[in-house]
This record gives sequence, C-alpha cells and structure tokens, in this order.
Amino acid sequence: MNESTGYEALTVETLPARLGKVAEITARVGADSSAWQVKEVGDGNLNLVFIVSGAAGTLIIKQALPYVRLVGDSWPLPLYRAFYEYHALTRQATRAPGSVPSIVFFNEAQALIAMEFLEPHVILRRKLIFGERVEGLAKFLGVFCAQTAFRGSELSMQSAEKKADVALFAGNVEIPAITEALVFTDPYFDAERNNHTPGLDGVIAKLRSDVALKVKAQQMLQRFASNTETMVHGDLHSGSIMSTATESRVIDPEFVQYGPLGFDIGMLCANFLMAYFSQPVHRADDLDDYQSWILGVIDETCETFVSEFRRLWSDERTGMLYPATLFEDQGHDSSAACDAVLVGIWSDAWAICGIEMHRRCLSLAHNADFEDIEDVTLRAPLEARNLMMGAELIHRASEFKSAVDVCELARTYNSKDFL
Ligand code: SR1
Ligand code: MG
Repeated sequence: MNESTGYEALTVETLPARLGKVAEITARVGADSSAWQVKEVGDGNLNLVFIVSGAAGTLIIKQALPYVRLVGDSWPLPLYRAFYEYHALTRQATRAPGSVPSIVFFNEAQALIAMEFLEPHVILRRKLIFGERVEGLAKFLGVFCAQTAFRGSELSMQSAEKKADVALFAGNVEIPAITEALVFTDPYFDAERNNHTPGLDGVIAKLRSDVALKVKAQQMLQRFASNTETMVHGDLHSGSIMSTATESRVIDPEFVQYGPLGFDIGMLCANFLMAYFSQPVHRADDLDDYQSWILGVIDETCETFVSEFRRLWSDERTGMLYPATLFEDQGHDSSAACDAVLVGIWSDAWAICGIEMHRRCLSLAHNADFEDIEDVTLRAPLEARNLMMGAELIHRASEFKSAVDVCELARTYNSKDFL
C-alpha cells in the first residue's frame, strides 16, 4: 500500500472484500461479495484486468499498476493514466455513441475503473490470427475514427471547451512519452529496450542508415507531440478492439492525448497490414481469401472514414475552423476545403502507419500476429516485407490517392523476398 495515497494493487483474493461495499459494483455483480468469482485476465503490457462475476452479473475491473507490467518495477509508470483513460472513455462515448464499454465506477486514488463486461467479445487480434471474419468491422472502425477525430477538434468543438480539454490531457506526460520513444524514435537506432527477430539484421541496417526516413519519422513525432488537432485514442490497434462475429467495441484509451487527426486511423491500418503480412504462416487453405478480406477491411474502413468525415463536415461544422460564415454564407462551396483537410489527414496517416509497422518489429512490445510464429526462419521474411513496405509508406505518405493504392502496394510486398 502507498501510505500517502492509499493506493494498493488488487489481487484475486483481496478484490471481493475491497470492492464488496461499492454500491455501483454490488448492484451489477451481486450483494454477497463472498460468492463473487474473480479471475485476473490482463494480458496487455501495463495493467491488471479482473473479470468479476456474481449472482447479479459480471463486470470488468481494470486497475493501473505503478510500473510497466511487461517490464517490471524497474520501469515506474504513473497511476494517473487511469484518470485519463476514464476521461477518454467518457468523451468517446459521447463523440462516437455505442463504440466503447460503459463505465460503472471510477476510483482515482485506486487507479481503478469498473466497466461493462463485453461478452462474447474477444480481442480482435486473436480473431485475425485465427482467420475469423467480423461483419461490419470496417464500417464500425471508419465511423469511430471519423467521429472521434471530427468531434474532438475545432471543426466541431467550441474553442474554450477544446482548449480546456487539451490542457486537461496535457497532464498525461509519461504515457505519450512511451509512444514518443517506442514508436517514433527507438526503431531507428539500436535502443536499449529494442529486440528483433534473428535474420533481419540486413533489412534493419538499411532502414537505420536511411537518414531521410529518420527525418520523416521525427517530423511525425513533432506533429504527434505538438499538433493538438483532436483527441486521439493513442493506441488503436487490433488489441484495443473487442469483437464478436458481428459487433465490435474499442477499449483501452489510456494513451489518449490531443494529437493529429490522422493518428488513430494510421495506426489502425498498420495493425491490419501486419495481420495481413503474418497470414502465410497462420493458414494454408483460405490464405488468399482471408488476406483479401483483411485488405477489404482496410479499404472499407478508410472509405467509411472519408464519407463520415464529409457528412460531419456538412452537418456538424460548428467550431471556429472553416466556418459557414466564411464559405456557405458567402455562397462559396467548402468542399474543396474539406478535401484539403482530408489530404493532410491521409498524408499523416500513411506516415504513422509505416512507423507503427516498424516499431512493432523493432522496438519493445511486438505484435502477436508475428510473435506467435515460433519458427523465426518463417517469421523473419514476413516481417521483412512489413518493414520494407513501412519504409515506402513513410517516404511516399503524401502520394497515395486512397487506401486502394496502399492495399495494392501491400499485395506487391506480399510476394517479395528481402532476405
Ligand atoms: C511499455 S508499453 C508498450 C506498449 O504497450 C501498450 O499497449 C502500447 O501499445 C505501448 O506502446
Ligand atoms: Mg493497451
């Protein structure tokens, strides 16, 4: 226990006694906490996650640990990330209704959030590894990304409210610092926490000797750190999405901050591309079909993002940016302005996409898509395709007309041999 704050990490044994008197929780799980069943299921890099079931139902209890779980207490991490996650979830629930689990209870001192148990949802990354399809996934994700991006920006928000929000989330220093190092910087030199699959040394040496690539990655870091366009989820990968065969939700926004409009969709596409490149080892029978399905999800997600963004532009442009007083009220069509904003979003998104493809193979915290491939002689050539395509995306980020071009590029990389 921390004497000054009263924080104490929960355990399977202590949870019922410690939370058994919280009315919001007993109302959802059951009054008799001695009969609760508790399982710790956290398989992420940072937190404790408990499934708590009782006579009345089931809840998720998520609690931050004061260090990085993946590494241990040699890497301390502030508990305040639960506070930011809570505030991110409330904003996402308003800006993209139905997209995130509902919150039942929040305790700041204990860095604890009790939330809706999603069932029979499973982590999307596992579904992609097992070759399962999710109906409506692309529509859901495209709408989520567009609504949170648009409605969290001064295209929609009043400036006073948006600036207050930027100030609130600016207190989240240490968590974005992980992204600043692990995503944007460490992949491009031999950083202490890095690791990579044996066999990739030649490809990695090529990337790390590409000064223009490093400059572009640092330019994107500058934008990530300094451009507070909208509230981003900050860690939107297939491990932050839970799905059934027909329904999906976004979870885990503790990496929230105000950042570039294209950040989330870029990171998301990278994770679909990594799922795509990893498939040849995960399946034989329906490989072509399943890979095409993944590319179809990328394409439709991006298409949906654009159409929803355009709809919001026309129906909900209530902020100080590109006001109707300057366009429609003067008899001027603003669609060229919308096009220009979208061009900027995609240029950022494809660069972020390439950078995320690099970091998941080169720095700390790799993806199960590749990492589950135990035979490194099979894993390395697939990761090499992913790394090389990542570099092309970063270099040519502003040249892609749409996700169709990016998917086409993925198809060409999918048959290349770089080792
Ligand atoms: C030290 S944390 C490493 C990664 O885990 C989180 O889920 C984020 O993706 C972060 O980059
Ligand atoms: Mg996470």
